[in-house]
Amino acid sequence: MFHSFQTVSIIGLGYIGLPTAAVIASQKINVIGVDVNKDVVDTINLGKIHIVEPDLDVRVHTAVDEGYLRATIIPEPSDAFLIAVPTPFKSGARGDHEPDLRYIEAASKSIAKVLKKGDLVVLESTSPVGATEQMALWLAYARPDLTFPQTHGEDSDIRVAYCPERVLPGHVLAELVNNDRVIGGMTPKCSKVAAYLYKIFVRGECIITNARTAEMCKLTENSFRDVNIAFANELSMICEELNIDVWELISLANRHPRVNILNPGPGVGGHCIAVDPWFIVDSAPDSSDLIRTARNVNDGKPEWVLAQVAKAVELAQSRHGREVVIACLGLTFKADIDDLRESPSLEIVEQIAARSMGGKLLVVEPYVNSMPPRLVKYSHLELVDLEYALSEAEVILLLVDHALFKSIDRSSFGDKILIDTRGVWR
Ligand code: SAJ
Repeated sequence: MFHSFQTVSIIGLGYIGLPTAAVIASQKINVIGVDVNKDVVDTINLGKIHIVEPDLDVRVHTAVDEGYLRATIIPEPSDAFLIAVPTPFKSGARGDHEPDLRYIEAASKSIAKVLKKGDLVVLESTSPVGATEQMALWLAYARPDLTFPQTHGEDSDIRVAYCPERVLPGHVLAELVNNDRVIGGMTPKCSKVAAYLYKIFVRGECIITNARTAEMCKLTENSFRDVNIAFANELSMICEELNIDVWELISLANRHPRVNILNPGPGVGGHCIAVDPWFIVDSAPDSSDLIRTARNVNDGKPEWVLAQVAKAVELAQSRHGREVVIACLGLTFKADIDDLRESPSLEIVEQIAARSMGGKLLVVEPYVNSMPPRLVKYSHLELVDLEYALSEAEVILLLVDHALFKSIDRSSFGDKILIDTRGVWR
């Protein structure tokens, strides 16, 4: 069975969809990018991008310039459709952690209109187990004239698969090509056809399974990391109580050949690891105590850091006999990127400001040019450069391990009180 793809559509041109579109277009395949946001579509058609990711601007510019990538609001006929739209939580219902598939539903309904016999539909969005089957039902409902795997198995007109993205923000273009891909078709033929598509641009291995396992695999990867970070975060709190340097402890424990503890930090941020484990908890609430607890440990870490700040401010104020200046280094959810989504650092800074801890609050964030909207209302908070912050502050709180902060000369700190949530200055 050989399958050729003349035209591939990518539905959702965000952090995953756009780089995927550019990478497939670079293989000289016609790619149609579809997005509901007209500004995004217009920006891409000008050869520009609306997100920050190293080298993506050049790749998109070239793809558009050479005529292999074009963006549109309305789906057009294609041989394959890759859906990469968000899967947020529903608000309000079931403790706020129930996944909301409305964007997948809207995307399915919009492509259903242009589907034809022989087409492949792949879901890439991080999804709860069963989402691919649900998507196939939406497609079948919209197109009773076509047959789908849930009713016609290997003989279906349309092939349906799930293939999770696994790329690390900041390294997306390299990881899209080099990472192994898990491909879960609704039938073995669906998997095979999807694998043909991925092999066009993936140098890693394309490993075949079924759709439900592939869905769970993505959730498992991020939950694995979350649970392991929770372990490190819990250790950091225990060590503080027992007067032990957690960083030294972890580096010693990691010398054991079968121990590999991750790094404690101010909490877990981003739109993946802080979110995906809840999809498992929501699907199997009675069997997921560990995963739920890990989420709660990581979500509780910012409050623990705030208690450390309160103690440090009290000590500094008693030393100086006046209100002290606090410098917060970093706002992003991790090092050397500009992404503030679900950032524990941003949450901590906001709470320091809201609780009026100390006097003036100085914030240094090399990846941000203007004050994030959440912080604008605090008049005692200022976005400043590193040198100024270090010279003015009596309490220094390191929240993100940006390269710039790692290079600070520690001897310049004098008697300032340091709270190093990332173990950068030990
Ligand atoms: N963090 C720690 N300690 C650590 C490692 C990370 O506190 O030892 C924190 C980071 O500071 C950050 C958060 O965890 O706040 C998440 O950062 P990350 O670098 O671990 O992951 P993401 O969210 O940027 O990307 C993850 C990746 N998943 C895994 O590594 C299993 C990526 O491969 C996925 O594609 C991505 O989620 C996604 O889209 O799901």
